[in-house]
Amino acid sequence: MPRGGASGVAAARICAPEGQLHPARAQACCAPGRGDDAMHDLVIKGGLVASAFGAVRCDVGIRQGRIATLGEALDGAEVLDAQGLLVLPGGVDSHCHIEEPRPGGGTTEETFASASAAAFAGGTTTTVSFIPQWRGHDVWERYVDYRARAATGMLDHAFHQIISDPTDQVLEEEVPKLVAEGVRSLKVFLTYDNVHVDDRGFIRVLETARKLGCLVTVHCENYEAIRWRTERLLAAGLTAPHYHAWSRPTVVEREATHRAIALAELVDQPIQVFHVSCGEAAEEIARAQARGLKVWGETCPQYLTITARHMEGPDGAMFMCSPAPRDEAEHANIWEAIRRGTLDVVSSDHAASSRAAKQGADFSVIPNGLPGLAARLPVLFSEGVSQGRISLEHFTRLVATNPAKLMGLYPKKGVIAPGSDADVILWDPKREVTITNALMHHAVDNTPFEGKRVTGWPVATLRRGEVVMREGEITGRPGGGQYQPRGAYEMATPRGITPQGFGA
Ligand code: DUC
Ligand code: ZN
Ligand code: ZN
Repeated sequence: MPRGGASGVAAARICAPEGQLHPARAQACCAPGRGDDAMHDLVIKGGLVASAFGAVRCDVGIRQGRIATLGEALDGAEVLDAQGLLVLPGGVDSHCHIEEPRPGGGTTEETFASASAAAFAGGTTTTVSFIPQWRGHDVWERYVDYRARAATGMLDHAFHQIISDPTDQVLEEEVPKLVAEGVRSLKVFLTYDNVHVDDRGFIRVLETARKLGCLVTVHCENYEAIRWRTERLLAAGLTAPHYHAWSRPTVVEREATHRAIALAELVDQPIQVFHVSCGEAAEEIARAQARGLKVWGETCPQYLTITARHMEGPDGAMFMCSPAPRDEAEHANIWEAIRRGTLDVVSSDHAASSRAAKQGADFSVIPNGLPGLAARLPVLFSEGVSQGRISLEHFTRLVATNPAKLMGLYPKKGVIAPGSDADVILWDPKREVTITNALMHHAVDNTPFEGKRVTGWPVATLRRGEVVMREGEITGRPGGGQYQPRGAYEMATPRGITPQGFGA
């Protein structure tokens, strides 16, 4: 089993006959390395490598933390035998909430330290998380604080800047400073008290992003519609967790998705629609893409596996996230949108709260969000590749290559190719695991995937050539992660087409 299974993790050479890591047998069955004269610091041997060229059986030679060579019979000072395993690019989770400071002090429960362990346990090596902005506050100070927090973790990391108060000072003076620091994506909420922006605010954020070459990511749900439904539900005494789904039906997501796309078209600004949960919203994105707009869509494992019925049980609050979980018909719609390429990124929207924190007098005051950093790849692989819904290459694109591209991190991240960072997962496609909270390594006492049986599991994770997880044991060092500043990139570049050619 991944945790507490094969150990002896200090061994330099590891063999993996039939998908198992067996450090103890390393001396017996590994080809000898060539010590100081070796061409590579580390060679991963004999796995099926999901590289930029498709899936090929070859060795992966790593030097100074980067992929140096893909080839046959490579020499290395150390050897990892990956026979029977897949060799995949480290996951890039472009949507996770980690150690987010709260306006009143303190932070969300998941720290960069615990999130790093969770990510490595699940095969993710790079995250893009959120710097908050609170109404009436600037953003620069928050950036400095958040950079320092992230530096305590082990993950390679980049940031989105949330804009909830788009003042002239913030947009014209502070956001340009952030862009110079390599923050290249802005996030807006079209719902939630205290953070949502109205149409005017959203347009101003789009305009700023266009000028500075940032992507805009959007939480698409209609604030006023949800507020109205929530007031009516609470007035009728319908307060239990599952009424969360009643407060925000698919139409509020479809409407906000349509509006976000229309305003992005008006301004000529590329956007990514976050956490698409239903076919109606995916159709809006597909229509935009068919018209050539730079509109991308993301979904998350919970919108493929969890239903609103999960919120009806005694543990209902533990499944509350926004958009709300839907039903099996919507799961099928989301799979179809993935297959067609309408939705091209699967991230976790990791937002972890303990059981104690997920309490409240009614659904409207229970914190939203699910922990999913560790489960993202195993759940998607199992439901997608193992069950024959998507190919291995498609899986790799969804969890690593596409998020890296969309966030301006490619080809440093998201691909196994010479010159790229050696962020690599050794993945056992046959291993069957029952997910438990202990396997998730996150800070909280719950996972919405508790008890779920999956086929396919990461047995080792390498970040920049360093083994940071082996058989569920985290071997990375605190502070070992690096900030990934982003420059201008094609996907965030406007098309140069505006109505009447005005406003460009
Ligand atoms: N939805 C969000 O938009 N953010 C975090 C958690 C959630 O469920
Ligand atoms: Zn959101
Ligand atoms: Zn989120």
